[in-house]
Amino acid sequence: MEPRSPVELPGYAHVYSGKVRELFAPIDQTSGEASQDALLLVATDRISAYDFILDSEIPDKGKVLTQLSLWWFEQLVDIIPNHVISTQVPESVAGRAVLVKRLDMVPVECIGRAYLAGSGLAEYRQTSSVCGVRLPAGLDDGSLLPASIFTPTSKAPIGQHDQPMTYAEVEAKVGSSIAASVRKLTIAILERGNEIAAGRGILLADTKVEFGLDTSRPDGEGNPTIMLADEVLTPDSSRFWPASTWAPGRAQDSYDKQFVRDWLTSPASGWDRSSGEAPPALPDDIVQATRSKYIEAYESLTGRTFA
Ligand code: PZK
Repeated sequence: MEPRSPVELPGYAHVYSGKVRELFAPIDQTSGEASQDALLLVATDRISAYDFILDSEIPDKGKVLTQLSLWWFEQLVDIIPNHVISTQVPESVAGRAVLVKRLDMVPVECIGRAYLAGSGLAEYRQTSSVCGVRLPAGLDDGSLLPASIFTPTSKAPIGQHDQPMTYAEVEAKVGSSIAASVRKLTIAILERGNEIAAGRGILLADTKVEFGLDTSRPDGEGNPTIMLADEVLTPDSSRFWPASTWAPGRAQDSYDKQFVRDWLTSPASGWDRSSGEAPPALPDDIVQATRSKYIEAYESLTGRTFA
């Protein structure tokens, strides 16, 4: 599936389109060259469900997720520095773009899991382990794990599923020092996230974080500074569950996408998930209800009003 064509941003060169976000490089107005030091990370209003990018956009989703990510970066800054340089961005992407420091990305998708779901559950049922981490018997869909675990994957091209990696494979790929750091940091970020989200009605079942190395900032021993990159603890990078309906033994409700999933799988949509066909556009009430859930998540977590 081809990503949609990116927004036009004069003064920026398009670098890459993800499923729902885009990357640009600022163009130096003197040399005319793309910056090697900075990137503009732009969140769109696109939404995915059941591995499809939907035709319908959710108004303000890009802004809500960008503002949530920025808020989390502040909540995590005593654990790890982040790539944010500035939130002053072109008017056309105001509120949904961030200027970030260009880093050498750690080529591992760092996933932390506090609860069992999705591919982690599937792997557990086959092997009693996830990414080489042995788990106790008797866990079910949605179970709280005895402790948060690191279950890394290697990134696959768009349209393919990421492959689970063992910790030894991460060590072989990035070295044992960086492997140890990203494992510890991933778990610390998820644990801090759940400490804050607990009591605000949201469980963070799992999350994917991305790290980058800032080689311009060596520490005392000459090692690069590890920084938190990408987005963090958003509903797009994490499974958000409503705490009020959590009950292991079944698939959990999704905090943000439940209206979308319920409608798509209802007779009203006329869509057959197993057909391989693209899903239909969402009715406006489903779009509006979903927009409200993103804003509710932002407001519940941050205690701020979404402007
Ligand atoms: C970087 N992505 C994923 C994110 C996309 C793709 N600070 C950085 N330095 C260098 N590279 C990246 C980052 C960050 N963040 C992130 N790929 C590269 C990504 C958003 C939209 F299309």
